[in-house]
Amino acid sequence: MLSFLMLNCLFYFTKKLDCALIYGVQIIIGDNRMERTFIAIKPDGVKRGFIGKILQRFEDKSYKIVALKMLNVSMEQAKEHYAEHEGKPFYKSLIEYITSGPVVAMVLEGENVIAGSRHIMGKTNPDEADVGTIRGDFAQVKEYNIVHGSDCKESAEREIAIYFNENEMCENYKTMLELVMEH
Ligand code: IDP
Ligand code: MG
Repeated sequence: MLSFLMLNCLFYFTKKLDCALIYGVQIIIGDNRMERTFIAIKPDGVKRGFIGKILQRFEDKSYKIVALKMLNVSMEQAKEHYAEHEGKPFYKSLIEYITSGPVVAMVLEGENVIAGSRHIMGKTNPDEADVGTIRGDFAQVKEYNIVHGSDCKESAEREIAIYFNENEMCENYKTMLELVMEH
């Protein structure tokens, strides 16, 4: 049991370390902050009728919607998506939850969009999520916390590839913010 827990912790921290290292390298080399992230409105968000409200929050920030679709997540997609949580006590219910109904999946693009969209979502546990965030305003428990958002660049690339093909990306338009920033 102890070795199982230690292995789990090691896996968890290796994953977090991965993201931290990538962020560190980005800061050191001054990488530009134009990014893409993967966001999903989870089945509870869809069933409770919050698709429009949630999309509105990301649109209000002027993130560019590069891809958007409603789908039923397959068991394979769910397991790939949440591979980092395999072995944790909530893993089985997490897989059941994400496959329990349709999700609305999207790719958003913008300056620092990965961290920015996680601010808009709020903390994983809605008890700790600030009022004004999606989870703070619409959720009560972390088992049903309405939205998913990638936690770093590496996760974003991996998650986008699980749900979207390259030919589903709609890049051939400019948002109002992009037009404003040209002048
Ligand atoms: P995140 O969605 O904020 O990135 P993660 O730690 O990646 O949070 O967890 C993925 C999802 O698993 C969460 O959004 C939440 O639905 C669920 N979850 C996380 N921790 C717990 C827990 O301790 N109990 C039950 N469900 C959890
Ligand atoms: Mg996560």
